[in-house]
Amino acid sequence: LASKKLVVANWKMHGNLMRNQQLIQAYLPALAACTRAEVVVCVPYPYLAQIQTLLTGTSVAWGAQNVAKYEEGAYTGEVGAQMLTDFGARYVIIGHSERSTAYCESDENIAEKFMMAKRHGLTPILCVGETLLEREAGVMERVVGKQLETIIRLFGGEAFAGSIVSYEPIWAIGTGLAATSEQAVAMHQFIRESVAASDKTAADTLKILYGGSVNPQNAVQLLNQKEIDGALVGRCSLDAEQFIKICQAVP
Ligand code: G2H
Repeated sequence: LASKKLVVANWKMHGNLMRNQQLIQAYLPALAACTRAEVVVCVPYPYLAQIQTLLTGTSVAWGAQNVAKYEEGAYTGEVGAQMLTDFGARYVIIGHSERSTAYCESDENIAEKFMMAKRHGLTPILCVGETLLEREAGVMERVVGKQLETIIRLFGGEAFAGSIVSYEPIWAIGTGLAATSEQAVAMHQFIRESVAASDKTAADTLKILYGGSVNPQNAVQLLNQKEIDGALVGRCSLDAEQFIKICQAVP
């Protein structure tokens, strides 16, 4: 892909007003100088207004970590796509395994959220990935294929045009044990081929990130693979120095 590689910070449920400000102020000078990477920060909902103030006019974009599948209405506790765009968000993480496991999100729910984001001009970052048991059983392609298939079946392969998929093997999330670049590349190729089988043009404009224990050391090899269009970074995005090093690892 001709476009820049993308590094997305996923703060998960971390932060407070003071810490967010310190972190962003620590990120910004180095990230402004790091023109090879496109950088996005995904924050908890209550901090969208703060992050909008801190990042407006900088090269760093921002987003949320979830969105409702409904437009608006009597859905207590939910946050709609329109509310995210009100605060300048351009991206939203969809279907992260920490959510699909803890809150029993089905592939259909995730597909509806994906389309809701697109309808509002947000770029969805769809997380897919297999468990350790599934990898050991050799069924990882079937598992990831099914996650993609739900969107293709409901909305067509064109839904992936200009979207982002993040391959996040569940066994690599927050464990310190990242996938090898060979494992990641093989799955990234499978993901692009799966989308291409339904819509070749969409597959050509799809960005595929790797997520799961990315750190400054493994980022160099991962981000140097042409099949890997960027990284989704959890733990190491909470440390400015490490996050900056990961962004600087983009070739
Ligand atoms: C995977 C990743 C970011 P971590 O969830 O989404 O988190 O880098 O902490 O493994």
